[in-house]
Amino acid sequence: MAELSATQTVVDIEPVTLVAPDGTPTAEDRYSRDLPPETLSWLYEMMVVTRDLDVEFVNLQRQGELALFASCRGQEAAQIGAAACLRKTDWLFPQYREIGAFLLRGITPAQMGAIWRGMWHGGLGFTKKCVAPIAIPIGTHGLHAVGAAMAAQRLGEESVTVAFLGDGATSEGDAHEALNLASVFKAPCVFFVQNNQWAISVPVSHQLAAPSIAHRAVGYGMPGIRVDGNDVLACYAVMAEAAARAREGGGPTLIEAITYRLGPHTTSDDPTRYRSQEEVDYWLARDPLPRYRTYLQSIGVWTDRLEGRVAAKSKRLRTELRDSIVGAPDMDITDMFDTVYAEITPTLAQQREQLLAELAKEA
Ligand SMILES: Cc1ncc(C[n+]2csc(CCOP(=O)(O)OP(=O)(O)O)c2C)c(N)n1
Ligand SMILES: [Mg+2]
Repeated sequence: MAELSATQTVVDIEPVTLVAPDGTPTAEDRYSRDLPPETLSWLYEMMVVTRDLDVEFVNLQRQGELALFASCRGQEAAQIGAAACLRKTDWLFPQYREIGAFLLRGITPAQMGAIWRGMWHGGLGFTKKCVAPIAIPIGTHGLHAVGAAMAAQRLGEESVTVAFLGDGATSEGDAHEALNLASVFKAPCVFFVQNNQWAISVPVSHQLAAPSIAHRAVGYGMPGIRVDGNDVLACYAVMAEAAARAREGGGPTLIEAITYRLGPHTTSDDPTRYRSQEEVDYWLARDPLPRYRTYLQSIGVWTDRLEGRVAAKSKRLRTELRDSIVGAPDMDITDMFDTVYAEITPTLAQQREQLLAELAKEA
C-alpha cells in the first residue's frame, strides 16, 4: 500500500508581517526584510507607478474611453511583492486585477489598455513576458497554471508558475481541482490568493467555514501560509520561500495574502451599497503605500530624488497609456475569430461569415 506522506497540519492564523502598518519593523525573525537598497527603491517605484496608472485607467473609463476597468488600488504590495522575487521565465497566471504584476514584468500600459478597451482580447504582449492572458472566468486559470508547471517539470526546466487567485475564486471547483492536482503531482506552482475581503458584493466570510483560506492547504497536503498582503516585504519574502521550494522539487504552496480592495469591484460597481465607510477607513489606515514609504524613510532609503524619479516615471507611463487609448481606432471585429486558433476551424469560419453578412445588412 502506498504510504501517506506527512505534511504540515497547522497553519498560523497570524499573517507574516515584516513592517507594521505604522511603518516600523516587527519582531518577525523567520523572514528577512534586508533587501539591497536598489531593490527596496524599485519595489517602492513599482507600487507608486501601479497606483498612479490605476488612477489613469479609472479616469479613462469615466471619460468613456474604456468600457470597464477593475482597479487594484490597495493591493499593490501583494502583487508587487509576489512578482518581484520571481525569475522573468517564471510564468504568471493572473486573474484580471494584477496591474502591479503586469507593470513589473514590463508589459506596457498600451498593452494593458488594449485589453480593457477590447482592442486585443488575447493579450499577445502578455505572453511574450511569460504572463498568461487575464482570466475573466473565475478560477479557470488555476488549472492552466498547474498544467504549465507540470509541463515545466517534465521538460526538466527550473521554472515555477504562479496562479493569482481571488478569495472568491477559491470557492470555484476549478480552484480545488488545481490545488489538489498540483499537490498530488508536486507541481512547481504557487497559489497566491489575494484575499481582498470581497468577491464583488460577497464578503469573504461567505466563501469558507474554515479558519482561513490558507488552512485549506492542510487538506490538499501542501504548506499554507498567511501573509500581510499590505506589506510588500512580507509578500516578497513569503513568495521567495515558496518559489524556492517549488523550484527544488518541494511542490506547491498556498499563500493567502490578506489585503483590501479599496475601490469598487469594477467601474460598474457601487460598493457603498454593501460595505460601510468604517470598514474602508479601517483599511485606509493600513494602506500599503504610506506604510512602506515610512519604513524606507526610517532606514534612509527614501529620498526626495527617489520620489522625483518615481513621479517622472508615473507621468510618462500615464501619458503613454492615455495616448494609446484616446482616439484609438476600433478593432477589426473579425480578429475575434482569427486569433482563437493558429488556423481557423470550419465552425468559426462559418460564424465569421454569418456575422459579416449580418453587419453588411445593417450598414
Ligand atoms: C465562473 C465565473 N462566475 C462568476 C463570474 C462573475 N464574477 C466576476 S468577478 C467575480 C468575483 C471574483 O472575486 P475574487 O475572486 O475575490 O476576485 P476580486 O474581484 O476580489 O479580485 C465574479 C463572481 C465570473 N466572471 N466567472
Ligand atoms: Mg476578492
